[in-house]
Amino acid sequence: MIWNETKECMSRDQIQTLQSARLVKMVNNVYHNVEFYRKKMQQMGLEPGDIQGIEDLSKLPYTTKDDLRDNYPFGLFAVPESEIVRVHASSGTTGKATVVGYTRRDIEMWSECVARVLTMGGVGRNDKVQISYGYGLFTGGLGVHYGAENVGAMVVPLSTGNTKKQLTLMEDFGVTTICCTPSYLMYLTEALEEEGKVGKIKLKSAICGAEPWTDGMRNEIERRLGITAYDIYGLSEILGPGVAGDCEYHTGLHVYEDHFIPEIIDPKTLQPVAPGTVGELVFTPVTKEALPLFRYRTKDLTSISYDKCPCGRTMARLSRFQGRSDDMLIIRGVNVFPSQVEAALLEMGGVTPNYLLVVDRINNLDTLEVQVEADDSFNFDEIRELENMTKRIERTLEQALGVVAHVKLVEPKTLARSEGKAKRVIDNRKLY
Ligand code: DLL
Repeated sequence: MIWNETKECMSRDQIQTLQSARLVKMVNNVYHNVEFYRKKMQQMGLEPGDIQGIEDLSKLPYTTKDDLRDNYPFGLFAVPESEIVRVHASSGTTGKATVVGYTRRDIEMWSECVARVLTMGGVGRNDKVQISYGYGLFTGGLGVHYGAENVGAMVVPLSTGNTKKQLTLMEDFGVTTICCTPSYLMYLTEALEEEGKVGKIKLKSAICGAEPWTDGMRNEIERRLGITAYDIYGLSEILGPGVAGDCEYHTGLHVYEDHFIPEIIDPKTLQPVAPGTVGELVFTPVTKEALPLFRYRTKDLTSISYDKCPCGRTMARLSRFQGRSDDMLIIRGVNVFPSQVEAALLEMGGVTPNYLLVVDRINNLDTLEVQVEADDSFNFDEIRELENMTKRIERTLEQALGVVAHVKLVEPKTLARSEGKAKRVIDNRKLY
């Protein structure tokens, strides 16, 4: 089944014309149906007629997660509650949940976007797709589920947890594609290896997302399982999974610009940055009926490219996500992303990509401890070997991060594994 040919290969002119028409319609709709935005526009002296196309997008105000929380639960919905057929919510670490809603047409659009990503990953009606994202208020499970049904695949809706069952059904059913977070797939990979099942399964691809991961991690997963792994991106506020995904060339994630207009801004000045420059990703979803938002600040850091992709799709590409601006640690003035640690560890070998950063402040000085898991071949009884390895990791990390880290090498499989989004950082400084 080919989803993309027509929509995903439009010329830039066609994309912009479509975006403009959809933006104008959306702004009108929002002005008349969402009091929050109508008031905001009035305060800014803006009328719907001032937005004539995408060249006027920057006149619109930004939206943040706080705006959603302040309007909890349904204050930003643009349709009557009777038209909402589904809600999802993300709990977050602080404050109230962020609630998102969908009309029947929103669900159809969502399932088409996910279907596009799955199709890019070679998934079709002959595939058996194991969905090991959580089902429930999190958008991962149900979001990918509808997309997989849409391409006509056989869906195995396992949700997270119960690793043994995950492996048994994967083998017994002849699952060909797994969808889960990259960290959970690493965990499943270890378990498959332990049970000697890697050669017995029929898996050929994985569609992973919901958290940052590096190319090194993708290569590691592909090598150990003998599969191809694809990246899927999305966020609840804009849709859920399926806002963007990568193709077989893995040179960035094609973003579905016919539904979500992307902008990359400098998070400090809020001004747009040039293509290729990393900044904060902002989205205006122009076709959502239930929850259309103006210029939603995702806090995700990436760059955009409008260059031609060898796959032929013309939708812009977002570079692999570095992380979120709020995940960035500032240690003794140096910016550190957990994904830099992952990339460095995968490159050096002898250790697993499981790690935990523990940040503290002692005598007014930031300290960084990185707990790193040795791989199975490491002999902890050899004190000399332990010291040498620890020093080698410390040197590697200092070069990669530009900041000195104290490394604690721990035994294989001792760091906590995650079934959903991995927790890689404990920042004790926030406690002070
Ligand atoms: O994580 C939606 C999703 C589910 C995407 C399953 C992909 C697969 P939220 O829980 O709202 O929604 O979290 C959204 O997760 O702003 C990013 O920071 C991060 N994220 C999602 N996908 C990726 C990815 C889902 N492929 C937040 N790479 C986003 C890096 C990702 N970060």
